[in-house]
Amino acid sequence: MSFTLPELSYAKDALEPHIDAKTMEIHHGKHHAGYTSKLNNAIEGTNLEGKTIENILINLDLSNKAVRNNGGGYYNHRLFWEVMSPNGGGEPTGELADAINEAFGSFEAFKDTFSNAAGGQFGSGWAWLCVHKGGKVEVCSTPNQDNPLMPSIGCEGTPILGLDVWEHAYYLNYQNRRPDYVNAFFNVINWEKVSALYTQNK
Ligand code: MN3
Repeated sequence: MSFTLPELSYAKDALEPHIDAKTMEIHHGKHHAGYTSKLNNAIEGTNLEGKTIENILINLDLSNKAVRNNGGGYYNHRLFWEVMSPNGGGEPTGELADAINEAFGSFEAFKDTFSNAAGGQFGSGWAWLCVHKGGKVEVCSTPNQDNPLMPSIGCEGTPILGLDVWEHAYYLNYQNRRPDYVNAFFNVINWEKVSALYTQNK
């Protein structure tokens, strides 16, 4: 069985004005589709065929660049689409809010930490909010299509929120203004989904 490009649960223009339809169309239909087909090519006929993407990434041989880049790209974008919603924004509630307050002091302090991770990732990469077993949350960033599930990546736990800071994610609408894109992302975060991921993975 091979991996398939997941459908979006909202229209490509549904996240406007924060993320524009053209960016969504290219990002999902070209970039994510490309990672998906290249991942399938990379695992075809190997012992990785038939495994879940989580299993592949957790046990990844980092020197396997094709699986590292395309498996990461497949997983990271799948999460990215899921943690956004046209009805998003605001702040989390419940036990995720408690965990964020405990780790960062306040939601605003979390937002600053996450925005700094996203803004400070040199070149292409991702900013993450991760949960550790036991419920502690942490912010970190990774280069390229790496992610916290991969071994010894310097960023641990299970990602429950991810922000793509590759230029392909924002350049059409924001050009070089990555901080504006990061700020706009907070208007579309699907905190219900992030909270569900927190509960499932804590
Ligand atoms: Mn991308």
